[in-house]
Amino acid sequence: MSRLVVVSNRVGSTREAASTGGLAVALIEALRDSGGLWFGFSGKTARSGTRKPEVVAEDGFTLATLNLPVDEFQGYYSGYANGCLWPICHFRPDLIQFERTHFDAYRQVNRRFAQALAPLLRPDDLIWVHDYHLIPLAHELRALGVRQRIGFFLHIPFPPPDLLDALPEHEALLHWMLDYDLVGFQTQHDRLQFQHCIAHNGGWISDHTVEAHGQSVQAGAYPIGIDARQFHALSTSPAGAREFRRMRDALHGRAQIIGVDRLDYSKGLLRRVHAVEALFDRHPHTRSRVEFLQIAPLSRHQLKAYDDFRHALESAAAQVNGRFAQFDWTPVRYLNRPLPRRTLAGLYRASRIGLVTPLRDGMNLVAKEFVAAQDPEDPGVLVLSRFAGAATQLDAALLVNPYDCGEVADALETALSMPRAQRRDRHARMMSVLVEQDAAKWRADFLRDLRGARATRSGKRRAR
Ligand code: ADQ
Repeated sequence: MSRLVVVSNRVGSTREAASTGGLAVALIEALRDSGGLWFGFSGKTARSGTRKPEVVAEDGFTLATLNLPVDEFQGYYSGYANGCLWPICHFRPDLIQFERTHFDAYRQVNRRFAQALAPLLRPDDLIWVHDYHLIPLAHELRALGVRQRIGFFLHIPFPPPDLLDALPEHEALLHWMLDYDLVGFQTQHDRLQFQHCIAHNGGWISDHTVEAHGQSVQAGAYPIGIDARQFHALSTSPAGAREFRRMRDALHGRAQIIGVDRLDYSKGLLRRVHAVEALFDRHPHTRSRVEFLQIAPLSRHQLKAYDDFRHALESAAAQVNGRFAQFDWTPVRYLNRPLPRRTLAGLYRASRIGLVTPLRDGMNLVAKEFVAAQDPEDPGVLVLSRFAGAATQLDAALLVNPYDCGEVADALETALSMPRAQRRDRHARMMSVLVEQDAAKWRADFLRDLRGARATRSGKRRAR
């Protein structure tokens, strides 16, 4: 059996995985199965960085982490990955802060990763690279003579050609993706966008293969899942049940709408607050009977777009409270802290509605966690943006256009008055999708296809 090597910007330890769950748990299980290696940034910056990674044994696998020079890290992470790639992939070219030095740092960090990783590789390793921070990594590894199979999974949406064109380096980015053997996307739509971009730039597409510059790569859709059964069990565990009771006691019989997101402009939080305001305006009987709890830990707050967004959100929430609050009712409550997963599980279960309205989202695991945490006999309702990848799987949710606050408000009212039989039916349909297409399946499908994929490159084109 090949050893699995996972590469991502940040690595997860077993301890962190227990609290952050999701992706880290899914990957750690796969790493343990093959005595694998997880390689990434240590989270520590130093004046000049380190060439050799720190290697430590974890529980059943190995962690290798690299310190980065502070300037390079800023340019790579805040400057290019989150200042250019993230806004483009989330349809916000207006927020791009382009500087040539950031792109140079992005390349340089990928080169450092490759140089530090290559000596640790074994001939039959299977290498799985994660996300937009590391698009050039296969190219850099190939330049060092690495011939093992390398797969790439993009966790965020892939933009259409006209948007990608706004990045001055779009051709290089596409070219680098051809150095992988398999590139994976969250949805078929994202895969098709990638193929359109390749065709738009003079390449060939046929079924699941794309070719350009004498190289070819396989492209597929692998919707990421959660461990739905385990998350459900967390919501009914003694700790989850305690948080559930605490929340229900605090609600005094009112229905709760819950939102849980990193504080990010792509998550649609500002329009969400306006949609809650529209609920109270359009459906006055809901006033004093419904509360909206938004949990939004700060992220990337060193970037101006995030700071500006936070202020706009705080002022919108304060405005709604100013308009509607009573001395014994606060319509909008807003927390900036991350919470332990057992608390989240209990809070989801105590809520009547999960409100998940990103303007664009690769998948959105919160939507899946909300469904998994519900009581199947008396479940809450998911109101979900049609622009989240999760909408392709969870079509039994109330699907909404997150730009239309009136439509979202009406969906909230529908959810509040939905009969139990319909809630149960919708929940059962969504839960069966989550159990069938869980994190283990996502991982197994991707790795199966990576094992079977072999790209052709550099003039060794397959006969057509
Ligand atoms: P994110 O943009 O981070 O992920 P999401 O998929 O919703 O978005 O995952 C967020 C995770 O963080 C969830 O597991 C959630 O429980 C957790 N979380 C959020 N707020 C929290 C809080 N206050 N306390 C504790 N935990 C919290 C990116 C892409 C997504 C894609 C994922 C996985 O943007 O589209 O679904 O990767 O591929």
